[in-house]
Amino acid sequence: MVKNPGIFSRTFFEKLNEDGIVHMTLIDPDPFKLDLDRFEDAVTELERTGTDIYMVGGSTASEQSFVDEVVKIIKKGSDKPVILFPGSVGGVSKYADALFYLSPLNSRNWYFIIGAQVIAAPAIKRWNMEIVSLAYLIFEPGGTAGYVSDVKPLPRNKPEIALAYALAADFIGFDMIYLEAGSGAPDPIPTKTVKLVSSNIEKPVIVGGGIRNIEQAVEIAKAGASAIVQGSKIEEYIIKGDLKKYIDEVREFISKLKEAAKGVKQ
Ligand code: 1GP
Repeated sequence: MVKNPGIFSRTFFEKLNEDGIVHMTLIDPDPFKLDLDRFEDAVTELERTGTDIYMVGGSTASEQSFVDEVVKIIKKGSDKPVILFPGSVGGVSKYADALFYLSPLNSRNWYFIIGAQVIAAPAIKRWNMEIVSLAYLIFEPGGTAGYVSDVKPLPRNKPEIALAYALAADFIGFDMIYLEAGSGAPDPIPTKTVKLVSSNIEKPVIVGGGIRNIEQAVEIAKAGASAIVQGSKIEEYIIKGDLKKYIDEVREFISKLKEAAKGVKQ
C-alpha cells in the first residue's frame, strides 16, 4: 500500500481509470546534459504535451542540489505531480511530491537492492513524502541503469523469468512493478513479457526504455501496461531540438495513445 497517498497516486489512478494508460515524462537531472535556463523555458512548453506525471531521476545523477533545482523548476511551471526516480542516495529531494522507493531486484549487489534505501530512509521519514515502493526489473542489454546498479539483466526472450520476479515482488508487497529496457534501448520491452506480467499481477505495471513511436506505445498499452515512461526523446528536444515542433508531436503521440488505450480497456 502506498504510504502517505497523495497527489501522485491520485493522479496516477485517476488517469489510469479515465484513459486506460498513464503517460510519464522522465527528466534526468544530469548537470552535464541539462541546462537549467533552457529547461525552465521548456517546462512551460512541456505542459502542453498532455503528459500526466513528471519523473525526475537517472543512474548517474548524484548531485542532490541539482536534483532540488530541477524539481523546483518543474513545480514552478506545472501543477502536475513530480515523483523521484533515484539511482542513488543523491537522487532524492525534499521538494518533490513523491518518491519511487525503488529496488533493482535483479541486481547482484546488496547495496543497490537495499543498502542505499536504508541510508536514505531516516531523511525520507522526516520529509513525510508520499512513498511508492517500486520493484525495478532491468532487462537485457541493461543500459546505464543495469551497469551502474550491478544488474544481471533479465533475458528478453524469457518472459517467464520476468514473471517470476514480478510475482515475488508482488508477494513481498511492492506497490508497483517497473519493466525497464534501459534508457535509449534499441527496442522496448517485448509485448509478450508485458502481457504475461500484467495479466498475472493486479498492481500497476510501468514500462519504460526505448519507446520511440506510437505503434510501440499502443502495443504496450494493449498488452496491459498501466503506464509508459518516455525520457530520451523528450531530453533530446529540451537539449537541442525545436521545442515547438516537438510539443505538437508529443501531444499528438499522447492523445493517440490514450485514444487507443481507452478503446482496449473499456
Ligand atoms: C529510463 O525507462 C526510462 O529509465 C525511459 O527510457 O529514455 O528510452 O525513454 P527512454
